[in-house]
Amino acid sequence: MKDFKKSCVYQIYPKSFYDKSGDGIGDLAGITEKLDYLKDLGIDYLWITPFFVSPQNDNGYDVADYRSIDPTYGTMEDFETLASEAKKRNIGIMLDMVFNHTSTEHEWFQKAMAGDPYYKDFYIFKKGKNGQPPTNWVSKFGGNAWQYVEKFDEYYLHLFDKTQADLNWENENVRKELVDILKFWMSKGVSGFRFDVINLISKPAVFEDDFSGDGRRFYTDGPRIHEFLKEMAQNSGLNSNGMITVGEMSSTTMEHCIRYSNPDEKELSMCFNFHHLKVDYKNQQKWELQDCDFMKLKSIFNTWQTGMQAGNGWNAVFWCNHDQPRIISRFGDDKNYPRESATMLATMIHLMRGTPYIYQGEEIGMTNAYFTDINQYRDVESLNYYQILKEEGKSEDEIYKILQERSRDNSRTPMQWNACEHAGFSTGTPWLSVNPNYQTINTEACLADPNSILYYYKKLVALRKEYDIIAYGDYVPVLEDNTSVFAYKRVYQNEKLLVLANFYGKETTVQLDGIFEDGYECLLTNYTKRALENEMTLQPYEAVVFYKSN
Ligand code: TEU
Repeated sequence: MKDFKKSCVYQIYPKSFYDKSGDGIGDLAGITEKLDYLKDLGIDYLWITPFFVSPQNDNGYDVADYRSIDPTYGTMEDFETLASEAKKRNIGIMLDMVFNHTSTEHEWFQKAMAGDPYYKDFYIFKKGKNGQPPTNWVSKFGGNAWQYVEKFDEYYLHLFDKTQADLNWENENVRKELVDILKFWMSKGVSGFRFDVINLISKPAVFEDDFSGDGRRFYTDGPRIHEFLKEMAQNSGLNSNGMITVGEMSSTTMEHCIRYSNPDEKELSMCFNFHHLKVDYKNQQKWELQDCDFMKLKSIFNTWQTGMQAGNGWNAVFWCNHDQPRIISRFGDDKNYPRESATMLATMIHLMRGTPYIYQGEEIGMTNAYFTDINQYRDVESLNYYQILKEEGKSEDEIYKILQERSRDNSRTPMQWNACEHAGFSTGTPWLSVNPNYQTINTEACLADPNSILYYYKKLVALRKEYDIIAYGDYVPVLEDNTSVFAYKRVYQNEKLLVLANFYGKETTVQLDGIFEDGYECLLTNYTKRALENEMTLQPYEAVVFYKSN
């Protein structure tokens, strides 16, 4: 069994990873084909986003059957081959469990709609108020969060798309079914799970309007959340079976994340939170643009790093996933300093206290899609917000600018394997356009260049294995008031590590008097190796790491 603190996870969005069958959509056999590439990168686990039977309204986050593979992705045999081939390479598979909601095509929902009271209670059906929905809560994908069903004269709750109906976790039978699903996949040899928006599952006893927000304060980290997670872990044997588990926590707090991930609580191994990825949201609104607030970013990281440490919780640390724009286009500079900014950002994340996650393509510096036509977009959220922003009176130009920065499709364009047609992703027409920059940005080019972003990631992943301090050291913020440099120390037994990262595309000089003593050596840099000095001028996006052991 692997220690998740010493591990690195690689996230695969199967639809866009590698298409073996040639139908334009990635598949499980495609992942198997690329296992040697992943093994070589040094990763320990693969988190694969949902590939279960689904109408694909939200690319698989709308599950219609948790125990079967969607034919677009292959067969159960393909999954078994993938799992056993991964195992041979000492790579564990983490499945993505979407337990807050099911697709409305799921058998349970279908039975509910047919009037079966047993299954109707699997979901959250409520009467409206004066011809209006039960509450004014807003769906995460836009619009009211309740869908009217005429034949019952009732509404069902959907915090996401209207084809994603929220499950009623108050119903013990729902919880039993979900535990059975976990057991089913554990018996297939998986090594862990990522739980989708798991901190939204516990809804309040009374449903009321939110006059100061969109409703999230009533169901985020809800009243029975810790009880539900403990019960799920206990009844499915997650901990006794050595599963690695990560919960996706939407708009959460540190106090809750400590409880979710402190080993004494026996809930989860670690949590994702998104506070550091809202520092470029104007007024906390995803669809309003603002430059990155660097001082806020620093303070969020420092607060969470030290706070989780004090409470013995554990973070998943990451920049990218299938819902986020590409970090190199966001906080880096994909035009003038692609290599420098990508490697600087990677250094910041991988040497923090937490388990690092790499999202497919991040390791080769894939950028945002920069689509210019709404017909190029596929994501339900982007398509909804295109309409909503239009209704708000925004011009087409403004809307495209926003989508180019914020759309989830930015991270979902096909993986760029080589400079051949469709980036070597598929012989068919890809379901989402390939980024035209595949001719220069692709894995083949990275593998041929010893100085590439890919090899830098490989180094970071290897360092975690080699130096215990990266996994187990304490985190100590440094240069907290500096407006250009992100810096921290790690301290463990007789070892010390100092990380300096220039977050901007211009030189900056830092004073380091008093924060180090003799004996440090340069462990890693994205420029050339140098000595640690009292005054140092850092190059654009320079990251440099010093290490000392007595
Ligand atoms: O995402 C949860 C979520 O709320 C966000 O990441 C969301 O996509 C974004 O904030 C909207 O602006 C998870 C999955 O990662 C996502 O792909 C699914 O669409 C969603 O849950 C529903 O299952």
